Amino acid sequence: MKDAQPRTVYRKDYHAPEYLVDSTRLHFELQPKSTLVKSCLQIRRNPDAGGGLPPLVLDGIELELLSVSIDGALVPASRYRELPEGLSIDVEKPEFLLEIHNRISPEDNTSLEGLYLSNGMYCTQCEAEGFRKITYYPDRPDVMSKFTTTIVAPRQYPVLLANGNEIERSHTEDGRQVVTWEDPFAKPAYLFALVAGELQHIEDSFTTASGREVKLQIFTEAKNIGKCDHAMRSLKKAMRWDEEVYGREYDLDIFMVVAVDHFNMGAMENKGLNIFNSACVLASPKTATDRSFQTIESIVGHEYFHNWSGNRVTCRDWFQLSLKEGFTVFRDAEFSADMNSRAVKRIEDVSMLRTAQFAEDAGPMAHPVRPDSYMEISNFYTLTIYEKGAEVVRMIHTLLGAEGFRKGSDLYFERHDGQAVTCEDFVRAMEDANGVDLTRFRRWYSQAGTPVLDVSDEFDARSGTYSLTIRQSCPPTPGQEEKLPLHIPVAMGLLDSDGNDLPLDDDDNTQKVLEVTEAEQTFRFEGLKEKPLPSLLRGFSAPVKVHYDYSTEQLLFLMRSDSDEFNRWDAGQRLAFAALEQLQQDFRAGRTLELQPELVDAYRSVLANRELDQALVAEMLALPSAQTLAEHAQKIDAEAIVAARDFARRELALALKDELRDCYRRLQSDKPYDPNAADIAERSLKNTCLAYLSVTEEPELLTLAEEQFSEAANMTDSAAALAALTNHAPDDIATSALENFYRRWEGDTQVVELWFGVQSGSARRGTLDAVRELMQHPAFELKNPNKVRSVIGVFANRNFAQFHRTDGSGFAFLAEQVVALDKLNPQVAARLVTPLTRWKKYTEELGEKMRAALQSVMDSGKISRDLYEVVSKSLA
Ligand code: B3K
Ligand code: ZN
Repeated sequence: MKDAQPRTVYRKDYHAPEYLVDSTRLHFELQPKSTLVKSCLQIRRNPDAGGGLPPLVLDGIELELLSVSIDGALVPASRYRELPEGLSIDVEKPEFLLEIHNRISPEDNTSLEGLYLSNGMYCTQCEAEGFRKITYYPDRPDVMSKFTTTIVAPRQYPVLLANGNEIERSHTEDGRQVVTWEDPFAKPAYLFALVAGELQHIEDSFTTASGREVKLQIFTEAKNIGKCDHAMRSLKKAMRWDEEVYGREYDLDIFMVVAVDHFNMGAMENKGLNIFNSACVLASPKTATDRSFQTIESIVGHEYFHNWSGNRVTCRDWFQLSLKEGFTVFRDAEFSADMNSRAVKRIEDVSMLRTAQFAEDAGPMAHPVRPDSYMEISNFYTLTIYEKGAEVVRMIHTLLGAEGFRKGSDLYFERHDGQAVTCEDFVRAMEDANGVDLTRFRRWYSQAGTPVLDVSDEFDARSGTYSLTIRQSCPPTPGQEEKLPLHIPVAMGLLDSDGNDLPLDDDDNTQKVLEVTEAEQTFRFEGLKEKPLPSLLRGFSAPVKVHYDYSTEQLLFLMRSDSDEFNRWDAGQRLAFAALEQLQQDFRAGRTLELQPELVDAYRSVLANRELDQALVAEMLALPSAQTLAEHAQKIDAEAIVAARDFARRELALALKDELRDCYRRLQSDKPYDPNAADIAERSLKNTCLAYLSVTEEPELLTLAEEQFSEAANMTDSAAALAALTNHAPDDIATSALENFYRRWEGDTQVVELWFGVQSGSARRGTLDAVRELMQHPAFELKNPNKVRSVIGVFANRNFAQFHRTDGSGFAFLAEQVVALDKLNPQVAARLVTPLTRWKKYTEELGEKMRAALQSVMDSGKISRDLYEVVSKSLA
């Protein structure tokens, strides 16, 4: 485990590396408990770093050092020092060949960082600082080197992979296999990868725009070989899309993807050898839901797009992480939007941003898109870096337009190919290519917190002038009390009383991007006959909160008439939000609950709308989640949130029963499964109806779920029915559905994870006792992050009612699991503790119980640096 000393790394302390590594030759002799690593580094003093020959300091953690040689001669121990997290070697000349031998134990590596074993397969995860768990190295992204990797392994590992192209294959005298790979592109160590195992693969090829043939391979254990086709299709689509939209071609002759079961995150973009969490790459119609088909498409795209935004042009230091992640998330979101329903993709992304990223931005770990400091970089793979970072790039796209943005990205790739650069370099390329000044816009990179726009308006009937006044502000965040005005693109339109978009300029454009740059600004529109209704922040053009005092009638009007589909949905959310707020207040005051009839009517007409994208209809029928309501609350009253939401859902279901049933029946189909956008939309709406119908708990309606459960020919329908039964059917029916499902799918890892999640996420089933029981299930494994997430993670993050039980038992349970997990996997433990960190936002009694749980983590003894950072900042 890493040393838990609270060391802090600051962005302002960056200085260029003292030494560069021109080439890196690695040699692995794989053994579960004792892998021998030999590394040969061609080292050179960095001319940009200053004079003299300071000691060469290499990073290294949990390594057994065997020997150090320079230019072929052993270096005596007196000339190097082992440090707590590295090695310092005295240097006598500006250029030399350094050879280090060390041992590591992949089998004991449960942190899943560095080289480890997953189901008997060797694999690596080096980003951000995992390479130092393999061998001593200047493990920082601005040291880029050409890697050659030789793997020696016993016969039971026939597949031996590393980055680049295979250049040699032979055998040792004792029959072990020896394979050498060479990567012609210089890269930082975090992009290094190695895989060894008994794997099978599917193969295809892609011809690039310039006519080069690229071999594509997806590797997995034999039992999953039938689940790779969708990922292969997605990869080819992504390769084509990046050529068409960004003019970016793939650069090696081979692109490999490997699926592994034990993985901390979704996937990793190692050069030419992407490693994926099995859950994010394997899918078949029978075993994967529509959601997972879409997630796979987007993650395969994301990792592929990194080949340019991340690999060819990488980060100078980890404070610049959003340079590659924000940009690449923006790229994958646009790819998904082009492949599927654009409005629905936007709604999904914004819902997540508004719930989880806004909460992060208002919590103890709030940080700018380009942070100023960290204790543990692994804690900064956050929604702020990824999702808000993507919104920042999207805003540049909105400000410059698609063509201007493309000019900027072309210049960025051309100017910085092969370099390790900064967010500043990205913005400057956008400026230079377009001749614009983004000085004020840069504040998005340095300022944390979610800005608020207070919008008011006025209409002067005599002159026909409509004025829109926008005031911006941003709440303080840790270490940033004062906030400066940002440059915010506010896409908007004006609706007349018939619901038509009004022309906003001489060219009759009906949508405009207002560039808000000051603390307060007024925008005027002339020549209007009547007071228009503003449609603000169309498409969610900036990651901000907008306050405008819409009446219920106006929201209903926007829901029906706004030409911007996102804002149509958003108007419905605002309406539901207001209704749910009222219900919470009534609940607290002990008044009888009553649902606004306007909301019921609005949902009725949404349900009847056959012209709208049916997936959008499904989104519009969904009430804001409990987590979203919590993010909005001044003080979170969990009980009131649950009561209000449950009540509203049930009332809607009862009032719209007939329409829901008709819609459900209309969408039943026996077409063969295909995860295309139109079919996904229909299943999504159908299963939304089923979920509502089952809330009524009426036997006749639950029968629909039972029938769907027994007849479903795809996992989307099967899982939806299982969730409906688990949440709402009488106990015996729910239990037997869960048992049947398990019996049918017990051999399938991904489906068993889904089965775990359905139970721990169920307000009825997923009580604490049931969750503890699931942890005793033979398929549960604390060492496997997917299992941890599907049982403990789902309980803490998605079972709002049970996790927030007033006795605090949910919090104590989470604290206990976090402490246990920290000993195995600090990264996952530090992420899992997140729900407890928001204790200050809760009503006093509950908040105090959360704080106590957090304190118990702190008091539990030695904890990892990862966990220490999150817990100490949250308790402060
Ligand atoms: N770049 C990886 C992140 C891995 C970080 C692990 N601590 C995944 C991605 O964003 O594509
Ligand atoms: Zn990424």
